[in-house]
Amino acid sequence: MSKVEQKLLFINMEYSQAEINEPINVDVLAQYFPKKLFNKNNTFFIYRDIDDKNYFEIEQYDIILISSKISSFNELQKILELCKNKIVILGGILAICAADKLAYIYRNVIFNTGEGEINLEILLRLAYSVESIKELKKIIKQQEIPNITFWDENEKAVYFTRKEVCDLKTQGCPRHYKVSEIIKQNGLVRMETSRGCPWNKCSFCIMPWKYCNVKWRMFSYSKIEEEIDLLIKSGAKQIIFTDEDFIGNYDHIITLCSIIEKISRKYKNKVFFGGSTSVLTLLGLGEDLDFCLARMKEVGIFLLFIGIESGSDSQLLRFNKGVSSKENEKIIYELQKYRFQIDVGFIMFDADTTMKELEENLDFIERTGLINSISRFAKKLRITPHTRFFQEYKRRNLITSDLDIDELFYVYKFTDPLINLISDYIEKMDSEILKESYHLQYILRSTNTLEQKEMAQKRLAFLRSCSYNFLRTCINEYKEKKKISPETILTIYNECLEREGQYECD
Ligand code: B12
Ligand code: SF4
Repeated sequence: MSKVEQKLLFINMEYSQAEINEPINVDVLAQYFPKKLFNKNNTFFIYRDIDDKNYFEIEQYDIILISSKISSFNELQKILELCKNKIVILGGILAICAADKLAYIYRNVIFNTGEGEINLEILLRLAYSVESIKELKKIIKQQEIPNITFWDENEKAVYFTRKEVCDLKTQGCPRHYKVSEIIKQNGLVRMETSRGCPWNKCSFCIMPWKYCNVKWRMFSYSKIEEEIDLLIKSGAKQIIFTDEDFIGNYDHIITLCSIIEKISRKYKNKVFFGGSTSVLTLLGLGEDLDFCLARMKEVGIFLLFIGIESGSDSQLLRFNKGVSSKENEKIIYELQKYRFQIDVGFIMFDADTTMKELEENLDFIERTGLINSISRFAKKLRITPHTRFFQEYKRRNLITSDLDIDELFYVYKFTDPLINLISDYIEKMDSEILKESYHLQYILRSTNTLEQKEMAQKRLAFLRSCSYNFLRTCINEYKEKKKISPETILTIYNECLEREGQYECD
């Protein structure tokens, strides 16, 4: 006797930020739903990140897929409470980074610890036919299905299967179910041309873990071409590549530029593009760097996210970025020459930051003109599980907390108490202005009017200057007097915040 039809629900958890991002993870994974078992009559989606209505009756579904996000754990817990007798498969960043901890708490949930393409289809087939979660776990073990973690009742321990990546070259073009809605709401339309990173060695980076130490891989050019075509046909005026490094190498970026040019001509439409890359990748273009940058600008690539991280050589060494501050500087000037809009990743504070490094960073930010950009510089290093820094900080007894499962970081000690205090004040300042900054950043990246963007740019530059001024004044005071007291730091902090309040009233 065949089982009664099973109802499938996919819940995409929400972000806490004001930015509307196209949820391409859902599009990518929906390709792997077995069509004979799941169709529009028994398959349902809830986008908690973009839908207003969050209410849903979970009782009516049999199989629940959940894609977790940073900051979604509180809501996730409430949902999991309602799913007690269902087959639940949880993927996304919380499962990738904290499956061991989660499997201990949620003993009836199956966790996907990497790319869902590897196992979703087989998991759904099994989920459709098994009588219980116990049976599902047994089959996963027998068949050694990769990228899975769960609580093993027999062993009384968390069980892990091996981690694997999928073959991107054979992937098809995802549907982009929500693209029209995202465009209507001035949100960010997104797609992938590659995954992973050619370097893959930064001490703080989770990518080596997510992608099992496999470096940069690209999708096929036919998938990339079909997807850009689909998005432009759907009305996208701007497309963000979510790759870790959409440039990758000379052949990739030049082919990508030709594809963009061909499709833009077809639709007689100038569309703008942006994405992340690294200084190392740009340096790797060698003598072709200028040609590539000019070509990128020519076809409409205007926005680059770039993980500079520091302007101090000793700090760059700790981060294992593989580049010097001089090389960082050279690339920034190159990008400025071609008038790219650049958004820079910067980590001002790690456990070993010194006052000298702080000064080197501020000098770098000023010298390169980055001070006028919209990027947030005074960031603190996030210590994430499964990274080289996590191992090192643990060995040095610097970690002072359990993993924060919601935010995916560990709290750690600084070696210099003065840096600790300054970093705490920066965090305090951030908590006052961060929400507004995210909103302004979103306006700048989105397709809002030029006037709205100019206003946002002005306000954001001002907010950024608050933390810069605070740090610069602390450093100047320290250099002059060879010391700085906590009382003086507090006075400087209050003065900086007062100025911020005054600007708001203006
Ligand atoms: C785009 C993006 C964002 C967008 C989100 C867009 C969106 N709606 O998804 C925005 C800008 C909002 C964002 C914000 C942040 N992000 Co972010 N983000 C990314 C990025 C670059 C790409 C994610 C993506 O879309 N990938 C493509 C899709 C197809 O892959 P995916 O979502 O991972 O899904 C795959 C698997 O996870 C799995 N999967 C996912 N769901 C499910 C569900 C099931 C059932 C199954 C079986 C499998 C499965 O299969 C999918 C296909 O392979 C990643 C880097 C990365 N490569 O993961 C960082 C990343 C996830 N972000 C990160 C961080 C730190 C943040 C912020 C904290 C940054 C900050 N300081 O503000 C914030 C947090 C936001 C918040 N608190 O609300 C870190 C997390 C690291 C960590 N462990 O702490 C990452 C890994 C970047 C990095 N290299 O450090 N981010
Ligand atoms: S360059 Fe970026 S993606 Fe590559 S290892 Fe470093 S932080 Fe990770």
